Amino acid sequence: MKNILVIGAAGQIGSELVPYMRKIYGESHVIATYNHTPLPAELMEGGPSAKMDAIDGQAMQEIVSKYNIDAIFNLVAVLSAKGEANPTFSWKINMDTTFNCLEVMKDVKGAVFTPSSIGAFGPTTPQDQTPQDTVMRPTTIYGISKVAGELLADYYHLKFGVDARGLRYPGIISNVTLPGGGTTDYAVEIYYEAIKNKAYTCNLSAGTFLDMMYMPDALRSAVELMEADPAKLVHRNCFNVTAMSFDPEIIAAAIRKHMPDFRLEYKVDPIKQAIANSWPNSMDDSAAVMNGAGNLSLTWIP
Ligand code: AKB
Repeated sequence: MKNILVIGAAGQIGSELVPYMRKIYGESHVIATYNHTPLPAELMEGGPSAKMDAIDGQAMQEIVSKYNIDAIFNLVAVLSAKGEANPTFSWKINMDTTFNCLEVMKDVKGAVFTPSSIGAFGPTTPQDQTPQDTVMRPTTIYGISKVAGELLADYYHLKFGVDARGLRYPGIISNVTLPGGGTTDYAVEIYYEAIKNKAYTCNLSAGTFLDMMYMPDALRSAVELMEADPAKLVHRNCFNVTAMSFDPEIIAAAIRKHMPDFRLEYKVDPIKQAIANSWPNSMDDSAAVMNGAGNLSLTWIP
């Protein structure tokens, strides 16, 4: 990857992926785009940026030509819970953006990274140690768009030679930009509320186990996937990746080690709970094996 376009740079992953990749590839080689949410000053000042509506394919094409882009990180998405409030909007944003990224990379045979998610699985998927290849019949519009996006990316690879790759991310724990509109958001909010109020009201019930990952692992896995030898990629869209699985009680116990009077209460949101119940409790990520001394090094099963 020489010149990289990050779409959705102001979001939870983008706001950390841009500085991470600017350190690796050079500040002038990572172009950050944003739309409604302005870029943080650090990103705006740290390298090239542009305001761009990702559902405008022509605008995307112009930026790709202007900066001679050979790789796109497609981080625009309406997440699971927000998607259920407006499925039409969610489908349009999620699918048009993915389609535009693949289309603009078609002629240059460039690379496209599109994250998929645990949301691509559904209630009929095996929920413990969910395999790489298994039933994928999600019941949220977000999940449906993720499965469709995985298939579309594979199609553009097979049909047009686009170097399309992706990871199925779990919930991501981070502290730079808050997630918004997701079902796993509680696992970030709980820390903020612990500091502010020594208490948190959780919208998922005790015993709701979901896969999670710390942001540095999410960033490293994305870059390592995109740098992996294409000859070794058995799966392209997408690899299961995970780091841990826990329920709200487990985080609360961890917080109480530092703050013994922390209180966890519950007010279950039925929509979020139904989504969480339809997702894996834990995923099998053995197709993307972690090894090395603390390094997430993705190796590919031949
Ligand atoms: C969400 O909760 O919607 C996202 C995801 C797991 O894809 N964080």
